[in-house]
Amino acid sequence: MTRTALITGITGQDGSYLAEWLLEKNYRVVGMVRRASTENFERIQPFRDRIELLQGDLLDQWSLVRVLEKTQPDEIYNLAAMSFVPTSWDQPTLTGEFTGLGVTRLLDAMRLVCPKARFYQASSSEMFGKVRETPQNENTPFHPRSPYAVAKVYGHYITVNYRESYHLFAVSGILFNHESPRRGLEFVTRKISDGVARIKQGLASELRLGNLDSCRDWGFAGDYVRAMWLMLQQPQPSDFVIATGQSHSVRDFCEIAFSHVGLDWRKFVRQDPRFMRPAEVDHLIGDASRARRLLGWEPTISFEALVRMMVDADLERFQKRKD
Ligand code: NAP
Ligand code: G4F
Repeated sequence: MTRTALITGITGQDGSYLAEWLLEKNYRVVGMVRRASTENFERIQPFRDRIELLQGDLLDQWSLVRVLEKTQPDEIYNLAAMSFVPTSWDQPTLTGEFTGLGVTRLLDAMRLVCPKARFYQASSSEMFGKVRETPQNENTPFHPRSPYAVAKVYGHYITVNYRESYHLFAVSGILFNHESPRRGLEFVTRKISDGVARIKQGLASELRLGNLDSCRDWGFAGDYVRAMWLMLQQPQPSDFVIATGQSHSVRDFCEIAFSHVGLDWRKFVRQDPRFMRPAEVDHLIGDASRARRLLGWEPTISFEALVRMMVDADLERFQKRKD
């Protein structure tokens, strides 16, 4: 029988990869989108005719109820959020509404309309923040360092709480940073790959960044959406850390990205205090051994291959514009 999946945040990086993965598995895929004066469907355009889109917003409780009533999903993937950390200092209340309370609204709608569905919450390694141990696993305490991370901690615990209170199949995936050519241009990896391509094409002469020492455990988004799906196929609901187990600095990313096109990053990268954060997460590295053991999940793309993939995609994008 065809299974139905609802994805909130389908227009984002992860939503687009997850939709492709579920279509390959012959799911009926429904995406929840919020109304905008100009449609933002670039990432889902290649398979737009194979999915259904319904309007809804995490701020509007009844819109969520209506989306679930129309969809009757077997699986719900809650990927929608205000996901850019620096914006969360400028808009802390709105971030709390979207990224935190939005989770409760969706869980409540599910409890009312389709309590037998399976629910995935997009939690984040940012919750570990000022890390208490290295590497971080499912039992590592949280110490969030931004309004975004605080909101994600709330979203994580409300998911655990609804599982324990109402016996819903609700799980939280604690995903470390994952990137791709579809990453938003404001995130550091894409900012660098885009900057390298611009410099190589003679469209820019420098790249201004913030903290070059900060370290992240970076993987490929296509691998991480597989883990989301696997979590909802388990006999019992539980939470998982998803990570590569390797950490690299922003400087390392620059070095590989620039050298991939034959340039020395030191000649082009400038540090700019405008991109420093009021409180930084210095060093994240995840221990995904539980996911490897119970889900059989493994990342397939190395850090170096990811950097090259992103730079090549941005170079091609600029080349196409020239042609
Ligand atoms: P993204 O590219 O920023 O996508 C976010 C999505 O949320 C977009 O589709 C956006 O829609 C939608 N959205 C935002 N506010 C909404 C609202 N009020 N109502 C309905 N939809 C709303 O993020 P991503 O990188 O794909 O990440 C997916 C999720 O995983 C997010 O929750 C993020 O916080 C979390 N996460 C990401 C990572 C990572 O490294 N990528 C790691 C851990 C956790 P519009 O197109 O209309 O803006
Ligand atoms: O790419 P970033 O903006 O990602 P960040 O803050 O780690 O958050 C991402 O990953 C989280 C998972 O841990 C997600 F939950 C979240 O939604 C998002 O997807 O920044 C990475 C690092 C930071 O330490 C930042 O200070 O790069 C540093 N950085 C240095 N220069 C910069 C810049 N970040 C940005 N965005 N822009 C810069 O110019």
